[in-house]
Parts: sequence; C-alpha cells; structure tokens
Amino acid sequence: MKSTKSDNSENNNKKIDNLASHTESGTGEFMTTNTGLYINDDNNTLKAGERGPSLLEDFHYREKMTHFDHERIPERVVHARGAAAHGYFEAYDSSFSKYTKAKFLTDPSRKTPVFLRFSTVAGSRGSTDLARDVRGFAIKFYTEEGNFDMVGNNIPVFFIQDAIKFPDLIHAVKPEPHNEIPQAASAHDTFWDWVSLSPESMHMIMWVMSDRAIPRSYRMMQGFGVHTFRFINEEGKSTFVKFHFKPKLGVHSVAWDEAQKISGKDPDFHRRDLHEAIEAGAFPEWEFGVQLIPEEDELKYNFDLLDATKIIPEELVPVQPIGRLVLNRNPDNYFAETEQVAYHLGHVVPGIDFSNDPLLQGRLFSYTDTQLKRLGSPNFQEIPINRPINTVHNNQRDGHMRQQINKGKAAYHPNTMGGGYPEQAMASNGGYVSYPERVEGPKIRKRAKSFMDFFSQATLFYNSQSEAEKTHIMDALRFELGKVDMMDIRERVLVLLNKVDKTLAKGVAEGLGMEVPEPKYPLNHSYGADANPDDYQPDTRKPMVDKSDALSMANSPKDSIETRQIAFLAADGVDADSISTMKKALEDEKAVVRVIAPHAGFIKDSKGNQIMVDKSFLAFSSVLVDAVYIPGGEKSVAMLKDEPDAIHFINEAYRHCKAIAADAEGTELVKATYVNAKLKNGKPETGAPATAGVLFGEDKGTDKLAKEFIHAIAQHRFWEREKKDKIPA
Ligand code: HDE
Repeated sequence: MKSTKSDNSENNNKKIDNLASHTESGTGEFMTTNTGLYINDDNNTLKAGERGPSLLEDFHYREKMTHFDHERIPERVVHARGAAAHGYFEAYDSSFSKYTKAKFLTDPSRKTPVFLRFSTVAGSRGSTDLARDVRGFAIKFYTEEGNFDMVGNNIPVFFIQDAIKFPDLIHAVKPEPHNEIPQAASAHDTFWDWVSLSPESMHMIMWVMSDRAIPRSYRMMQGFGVHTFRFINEEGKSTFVKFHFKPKLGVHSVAWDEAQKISGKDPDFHRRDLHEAIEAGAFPEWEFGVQLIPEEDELKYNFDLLDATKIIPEELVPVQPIGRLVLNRNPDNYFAETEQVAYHLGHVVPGIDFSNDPLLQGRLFSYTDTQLKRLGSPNFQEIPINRPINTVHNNQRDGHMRQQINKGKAAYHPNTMGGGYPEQAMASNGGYVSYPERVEGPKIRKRAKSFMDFFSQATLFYNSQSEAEKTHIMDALRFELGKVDMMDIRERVLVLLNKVDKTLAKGVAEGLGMEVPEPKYPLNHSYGADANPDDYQPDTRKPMVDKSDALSMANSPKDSIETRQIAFLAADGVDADSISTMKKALEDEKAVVRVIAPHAGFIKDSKGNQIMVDKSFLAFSSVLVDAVYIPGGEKSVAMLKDEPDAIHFINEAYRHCKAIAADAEGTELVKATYVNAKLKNGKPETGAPATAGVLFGEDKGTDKLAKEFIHAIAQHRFWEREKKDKIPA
C-alpha cells in the first residue's frame, strides 16, 4: 500500500477499502510474468545464439510486447483530458428529508465516498489544461444505496437545448476534419459557423468567452448539475432541484494571455495544482447547495425549467446549503482510476429522479453507450473504480472480462432453482421507483415555444459582469473571431452579439475592423424540413432580474491566500531577515512560497545561510504564480538587475495584474522594469489604477508590508491596471 499524506484509509472511506483489494505494489517483490512465473531476464529476448534471430518460443517477450501493443483504449469522445481525486461528502443535517429520501443527502452521520473528475471538453487527452473551454465537474457518490453520479460542468448552462444537436456542436468545435487543426480551441471557422446559425448557444457563449473558461485552478471553480432534476421524498412528493457546488477558496481565473503562456510553460498546470494541493494536505472543498422549485411553480418563470440554456437566478430561488464535499486523496493510478471511471447521469439513487429536459433525456442514452465503446464491455461496471460499495446481485451474466463469479444455477427471474433470489426490493426496502409523472401528448419532433428565448439571459449575464470582466469577454470574442477566416461567419456572429448587447457587438466589431451588420433573418436554423421557420425564431423577453451578483466572479470571496503560489526572486546575498519575515507571514496564511533564482540548487543569504532554490528562472515563469515578492540584499538585487529573465518576470506579473511587493532594497529591482514608468516619485501612487497591488516597503521585509501583501494577494488580480497600462511582456 502506498503511504502519502493524502492516504486516508484511517478515515473510514469504504471506497478506498474496496479499492485496496485491487491494488498492487512491487516493492520488495520478485518480478513475475502475468502467470506469476519469476522472471530471470527482462532485458534480453531469447535468441538462437547471441547474434542470432529471436525465437517465437519466447513467451515472456511475446506477453510483454502484446500487452504493450494493446495498452491504449479510445479516449473519451469529449472530456478526454481530465484529472480526478477521491474524497467524501457529508450532509450538514437532516433538514432536506422534507424534499428527498436520498440518505446520503439527509443523514449527517454518513460520510459518503466520492470520486470527482475534472476535465476540459474539446481537447484530446494530451492537450493543454488551459484551453478556453468548459470544465467538466463529474462526481461519483458511492452511497450505501448504490452509485449516484452528478455529471456536471463549471458553467450552469449549455450550448444546446436538445440532445440531438450534440454531435453537431462537438463536430464543429473539435479540430477541423481535413487537417485536424486546431487542438483544444474553439477559435476556428467551423465552431463559429455553427454558433452563428445556432442562437440558442448565445447564453453559453457569454460564459465561455468569460474568464470562467480559464480557471485559475480546478479547486477554484463552481460545479453545476445544469439540468433541472427532481427530488422525491418519502411520501413520493416531487420538488424540482438544481445542483450547485461552491468552492471554499472562491472562484478565480487567470488572464487569457497568461492562459496561453501557461499552455507552453506547464500544460499540466491544473492537473499538477490539484495533485500537489492534495499531497500537501490542502484539501479542496466545496459547499453543495440546491435550488428548490415546488412542482406548482413549474410554469411560473418566463423561461422553461426544462431548457438547459437557462439558469434560475439566485435572486429568484436562493441556493440552500446541504453539505460539504472534500477531496483528500489522489488516485494511485491514473489509468485505472481517472481514465476508467465511467460516469452516467442515469446512475441515480432513491430520492433523485429526472426532469423532461430534452438534453438530460438524451444524455441518459449517450453515457452508457459511450462506455461500451471506450471500455469495451458491459462489464465496465465491475472495474474497481466503478463498482458500488454495496454488492451487485442480478441475472446479468458473462461478457468480455467478467470478474464476478456468480454462484448457483439460476440466472433468470422468476426462478425456484435459486430460491427465488435475487428478489426485487419493495420501495419500502429501497427499491427504486420512477416518479409517476403524468405524461400525454402527440408523438412529435418539435421544440416548445417556451424555449425560444435565446438572448435575455445572455444579456443578464453580460450586465452582471464587472467592467474588467466585460472587457475580457469583448477581448475573447475579438480573439476568437479574429481567428475565423470567413467574413460571413464573423458577420453572423456580430448580428447575434448585437442581440445580446449593442456596446459589446460594436466593440467586437471595432476590434475586427468591421461594422455590425443588419440582421438577416431567420436567425435560427435548427428545425425540421417541413417546419415553419417562424415558429423557431427567437422572441424578445425581459430577464426576470436585471443583474445577478452571483454571476460575476468579482463578487467571489477574496478573504484567503490559502494555497496561492508566491515567487520570491532572489540571488546570492539576499537579505536573510526580509526573506524569512515574509515567508513566515505568507506560510502562516497557508500560501506556498517558491524561491526563484538565476540557478538551481542553493543560494547564500546575507547571513551566509544556504537557501534552497525551488526553480531557476530558466525552468520557471511568472505565469505559474499568483504574486511576486522581491526581497532586498544589495548583491542579490544587483545580480537580478542583470538577469533579463528576472526583469521579464516582474513585467509579466505586472501585466497579468498580480500583486507585487518589494522591500526597500528590493524596490530597486522593480525600478529597473517597466513598472517604473507607472510610479510617482519612485513610489506606487495611492489610489492610482496603474499601481494597484504594487507595494513598496520602507525597510526590510516587515510585518506591515507582509500584512498589506497578504491582503493584496487575496484580491487575486488587479484588473484595473489592465485598462491602459498594458506592458510589453
Ligand atoms: Fe456530456 N458526455 N454530454 N455533458 N459530459 C460525456 O461520456 C453528452 C453534457 C459531461 O469525467 C461522454 O463518458 C451528450 C452536459 C462531463 O468522465 C458522452 C450531451 C454536461 C463529462 C457525453 C452532453 C455534460 C461528459 C463522453 C448532450 C453538463 C465527462 C465520455 C445531450 C451538465 C465525465 C463519457 C468524465 C462526458 C455525452 C452534454 C457533462 C459522449 C450526448 C449538458 C463532465 O457520453
């Protein structure tokens, strides 16, 4: 068994215990073939003479090579790139039993094991973590009543309203088929061609063009169930429900320029961040909350609860906290766990049921179907990471790679040969009973009129953003459409943007050197050949609220610097007191300090102590940290002034609006950068946007400077600097 800080077998996690019987470690063991035979030589094939041909008889070579030849499986058709962790969920109390009989949500004495996989959507398995994209947020809850999968995203809405459009959307966003370009990017003709003809995507487009699509960390993202589901209580009463997960560390993003650079410097940035945080014992945590809508209120809103392109503003229905979810253990093996985990929103437990959202309904088919292709057999549920913690009993048998040894003669129901077992469970014994919703209507391929509002919530989202966030959306659209070659696609998108917000459309058009064109109807093209196109055109509705604070990341909590990465730029002769005072203050707040120096190994501080260097400038970059500190020490500062990478480090951190602090001597290094041009009388000007978050100490590193720096880091970024102070970096 491995033993890392994240190992939590002592925490009574039934899923970890359940996985333990499948784990293997070669430590202290002899090497064997797959039949258990001790291997004597794993380095040379069996040959007819030292220089002779290899022999077919070499079963060991053939076994080793065959296994290797077969070790790849198809990657997920979407969400191929991901990272995951184990953890648990605890309900706060039993108060939600009024709405649901799901025990894991209502019994506070339970600690339900979970496995959460984060992902990007469009890129391949080896693509960058920092693509502008939606992030998957898929949780397997291993409950005593079987697995419940919440297969959500970090964005609460989706591009389409009906599942039948999904292959079109994905074909459009994936690399173009003739040359397989671009990888993990939506900035290309086919995606925007599809968008320009699919106005239902406009709300989602606002989200993916916002900074939500370039998270700082998986640990700093929200999770959403997206669809409306149903809670069912003991009396069989149904309440509509939306699922929300809010991260304890707040919701934060990187800048787009930063994202693109991280993609080169460390394409595994998010994966590494998650792994390292858990290994360091900084366990990511979310609050699970629900929006509850009584059945009677189903038609109360001017949007349809079954339309996955809509949110229910929190001002109309508040999110009520139900419990907390913690990730505290990294997987032992990426392939066995993260790659082979198979989520499906049809994995439900009593107390949770579906709505008629046509996107949700279609997903209920796709997930099992895709696992059959990807994992190769209906026995994928027996793979250790997918097995429930309770035992499986049914009459399903055989298939490729069957693990279970089913005893007895009867593999059918009803039977007498097996004593009638396994028997069906009554609802009172936990047997799952679907909600007996009354359904009637003609068999018809049609989209409801109530779904035909494509713009009002896109406008609500845009209006709820801070000025900086609005600028980022505009820049993102200029970037994306700037990569679109076909002029008529750009024009059609501008027409749609104009429906969302005129200033936005005008700004994007300016960036493209274009005018916003007049609309050319019809805007919507998603209907059947015999349909009346007029029935599918967007109508104009006023959003039910004008602004929603919950939609802007600017309103996210900014009270902690826990797990933030702070670079200390240092060289030989760095001031010993300055470095230790600041380091202690930051580490007391649970931030992570990284000493970056001209060379790896060790440097000597002003008192002659050895300081371990985390990374040399060559092997590191400002885009990998949240803030920069420059301690003094005459010799150190002088050396760094001559180091172009150190100057670039500060320029770039400034450009990306990060907190920068320097003690009195350290300020000399800052003055050697472009930041100097923004100073007034050699100092940051109080209240001036250009130097917001730039802090100069008056002495060596002091507690006062540390306090101000901590507050500044917690603000995450000083976007106000961006406005007119872009620096060449
Ligand atoms: Fe998925 N989606 N999806 N999706 N989805 C898959 O299943 C699909 C949608 C989501 O970490 C696939 O196992 C259809 C919405 C996540 O393993 C596939 C439609 C949301 C993951 C599939 C949607 C999601 C997937 C590919 C439209 C947010 C990764 C591999 C009807 C609520 C899970 C797989 C993981 C994965 C189909 C739309 C979330 C093909 C048909 C909306 C987080 O089955």
